[in-house]
Amino acid sequence: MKALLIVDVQNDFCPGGNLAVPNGDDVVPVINSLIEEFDIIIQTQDWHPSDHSSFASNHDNKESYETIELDYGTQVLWPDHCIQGSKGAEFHPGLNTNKTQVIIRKGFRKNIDSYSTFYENDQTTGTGLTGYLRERDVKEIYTTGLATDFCVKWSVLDGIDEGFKMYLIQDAVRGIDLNGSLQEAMNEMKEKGAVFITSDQIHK
Ligand code: VGL
Ligand code: ZN
Repeated sequence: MKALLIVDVQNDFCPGGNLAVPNGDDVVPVINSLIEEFDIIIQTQDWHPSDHSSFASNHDNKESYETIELDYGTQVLWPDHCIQGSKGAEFHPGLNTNKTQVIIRKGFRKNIDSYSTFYENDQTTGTGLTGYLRERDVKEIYTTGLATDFCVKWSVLDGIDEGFKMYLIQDAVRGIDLNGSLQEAMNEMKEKGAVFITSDQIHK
């Protein structure tokens, strides 16, 4: 079985949002066009408490996009975003979520951020997604959404470690790009064995 994974297509990551990815909303029509091609659709939703440790506002004398050391390693600090229950945490209103069967919420523990949909940033706390996918006999995951260089990247890398064949649909992702992080992310995914495709290869 193959699954479509839609990462963090939420208002705060789209133009006008608190952590807007440039042209982030461009992925919406592309993802909508793919939905009919898949029987298993999974979405992730960044879902932070307002006192989350990844927010620069919760640290003294720190600005967004600086880094700090947390128990599990280096963490980028972000503007407040995707706060539980807020408008910014809702899915983009144009995204067709009707066929979505599972929504994995992540980043809800105050002291651990979570980019990947498989593991939180400590790389040990699991989300339970692997078990779900194995039970449904999924072998291949087609990845879309935001942001290419953070949540998409970590989901793809962890997915490969979990034994899935991971595809990246290049026209269905957009990146933040902090100091070259976008190119670096593409290289890391490719080196680890992710398969890069475009949406027209699925439609045919
Ligand atoms: C993300 C930064 C912080 C993402 C989430 O979805 O890529 N990036 N939280
Ligand atoms: Zn976040």
